[in-house]
Amino acid sequence: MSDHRFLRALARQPVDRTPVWIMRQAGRYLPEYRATRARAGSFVNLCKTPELACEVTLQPIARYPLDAAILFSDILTIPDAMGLGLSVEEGAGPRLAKPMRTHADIAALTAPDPEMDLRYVMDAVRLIRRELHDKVPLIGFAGSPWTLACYMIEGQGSASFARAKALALDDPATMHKLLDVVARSVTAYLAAQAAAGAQALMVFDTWGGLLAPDMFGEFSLHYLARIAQSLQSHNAAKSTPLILFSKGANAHLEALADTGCAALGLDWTIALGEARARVGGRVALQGNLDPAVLQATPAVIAAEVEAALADFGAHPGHVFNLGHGVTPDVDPERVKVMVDAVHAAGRRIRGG
Ligand code: 1CP
Repeated sequence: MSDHRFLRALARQPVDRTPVWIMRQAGRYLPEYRATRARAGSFVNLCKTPELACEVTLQPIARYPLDAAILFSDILTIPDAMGLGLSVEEGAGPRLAKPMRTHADIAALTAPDPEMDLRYVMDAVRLIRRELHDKVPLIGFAGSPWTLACYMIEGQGSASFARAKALALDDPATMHKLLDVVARSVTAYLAAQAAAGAQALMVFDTWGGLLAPDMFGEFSLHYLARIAQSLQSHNAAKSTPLILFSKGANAHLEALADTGCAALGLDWTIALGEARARVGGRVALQGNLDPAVLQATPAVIAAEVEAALADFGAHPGHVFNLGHGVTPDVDPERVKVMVDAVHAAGRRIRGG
């Protein structure tokens, strides 16, 4: 068994204190990130230059005593490799130059070969593993088929992704054709990241919670389960823990826990104790402080961390995190307050 407490917690093994990492830990709230991004010229260049992607991956590890690093990349690398043309403008969100609007667009898509078409990601994984010197484990990731389909159809972010939902409702067969090719792409991409050295894998289903219950089952959960099952037939991936994060989908925790994943990511709209009571016997849980807490005073941040850890209790299988990504307006000093509070309270609770 690994002695990294992050991997031990994912396996629901005992740990000396609760491990912690932060979604979007490398990002715009860090001045050193903004400097490297400026040097890269653009976000996409930053992602596509392994040395720079490695540099920003390591920035939060150098600054805070975190228990895991996450590959610096984006979920939209797969649509980009499929030919949709990704750009991310400063201050704006991501944009795909060629959104998928017709059956013919979708029928023409093929799954990228990770070591050919996404070689820069695999090279970044290999370089980061080398530079980390096994200090902390490296997390690889991808977007869920539903969440990627949302961007591929819409061409950009949206509050409702109404076009994607309309396609699912009007022409479910075409939507399934899209989800199928994306699910095959995600599986191959995650398996390749594991083979390149990623020690845990996470799937971000950021927009799963937009779906009504039946649609969630048909268009999101089904493909998450397929990915979890398919990874079992890949040598490096089958022993690599998989974390599923379906934001806004707390109604489906039991079904998500039945997919065969090692852990579920939680957003902040459910109490950790309640989530543990529902599925903590089957999977580890990761989360789930409201990112807005990082705007509060240090004393309040520490109290909120303490309350969350106490709510989960001394049971095995907790990885502390935010319930969604750290926002660009956060003061890096407050992030330090949060991490230090997890260390102190996590040690007290676990007796380490
Ligand atoms: O540190 C880390 O967490 C690793 C880097 C990472 C990850 C895991 C980035 C860097 N993006 C992601 C995943 C990602 N990308 C998700 C899933 C997680 C989530 O819900 O936050 C999503 C939905 C995206 C799409 C995306 N790319 C957005 C959100 C847009 C929207 O619709 O709300 C944005 C802003 C991007 C660009 C991006 N990706 C990453 C960063 C740091 C940025 C900002 C780019 C910049 O420097 O301007």
